[in-house]
Amino acid sequence: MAQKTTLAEFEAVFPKLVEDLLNHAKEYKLPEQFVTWYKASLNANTIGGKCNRGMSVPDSVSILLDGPLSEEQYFQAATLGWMTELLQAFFLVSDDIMDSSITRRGAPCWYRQPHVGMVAINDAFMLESAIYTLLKKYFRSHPSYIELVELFHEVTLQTELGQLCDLLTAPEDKVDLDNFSMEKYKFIVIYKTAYYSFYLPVALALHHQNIATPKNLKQAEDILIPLGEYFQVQDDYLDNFGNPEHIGKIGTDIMDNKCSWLVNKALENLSAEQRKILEDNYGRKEKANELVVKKLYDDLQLEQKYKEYEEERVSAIREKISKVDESEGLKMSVFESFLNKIYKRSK
Ligand code: GPP
Ligand code: MG
Ligand code: MG
Ligand code: MG
Repeated sequence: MAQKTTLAEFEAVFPKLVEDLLNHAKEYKLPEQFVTWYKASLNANTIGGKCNRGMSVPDSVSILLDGPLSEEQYFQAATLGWMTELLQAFFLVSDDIMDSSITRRGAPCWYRQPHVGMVAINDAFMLESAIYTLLKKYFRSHPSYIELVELFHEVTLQTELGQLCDLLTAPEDKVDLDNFSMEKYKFIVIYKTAYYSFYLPVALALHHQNIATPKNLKQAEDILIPLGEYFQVQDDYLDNFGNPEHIGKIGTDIMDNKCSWLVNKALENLSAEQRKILEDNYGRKEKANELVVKKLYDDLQLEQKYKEYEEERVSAIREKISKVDESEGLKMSVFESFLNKIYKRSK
């Protein structure tokens, strides 16, 4: 029987990895003052989240093996999991600057913390580099070492492509509703979110077990990309309809002129008059304009429309999962476990 990891077990691995990273920096005689800074950045930007991505590496490995992991196997799988969390930390620190966000995980965003400011950009780079330091330390002699390195590189590029489209469809100085479409939306979210959040952890688990085949990887991608797309639609829904205290961040999509699921859904449903209201109030920096858009979203019953979308997507994804071919070692329950973690999430 597969065993599910707990957040406490998973978090317990991290201090060892921090120590490894600091020791590596100390080999370059990094002065103590800066070692302290690096440590603070590592801890502040990785701990305190849900760790869904990270924990799904040991969870997936355990499902693939159909049994509990030995201490050594758990440490290895959790270390790969922490690398996905470091990648996420690198993205979030950067994304919050690009999105002018205020809070993250219930605290001011890293770049807004006292004395941090734009040093956050360099901290983000260092969070990314930490992945490769750990990969080399622990996986240098793993038969799939180069596949693991290439996977992190490719998924990083994919996320940056998505982020590029996210940013360029949301210019700060020009609101043009014609610029948005569900088709563009789909591209943005698949690349900016689905690859690193969903495909990466499972691909890591397959490589870790040396059972990654072109067929397994393709099957994983075919399910995890739609799952990741659904996850980002949830994120966009929560940006407006979620409770900031509960989700730990304050929504910025309306003010940021984002090509979000909600604005695209609104565009499918509004009258000429409502379109004018949206045009005059979307992507403006004032709270009053944001409130007008929020009211419009309510009038258009977007909460209800989101719930319909959710049910439709989830049954389509369940259908896909039921057709997984397990002959090369992949298991349906890897995907079921992911879906159960996010279905109807409120944070
Ligand atoms: C989520 O978008 C996407 C990312 C965090 C990827 C960022 C990619 C980079 C290359 C920096 P979001 O802005 O909706 O997330 P949130 O709502 O958490 O700010
Ligand atoms: Mg953001
Ligand atoms: Mg963003
Ligand atoms: Mg968001």
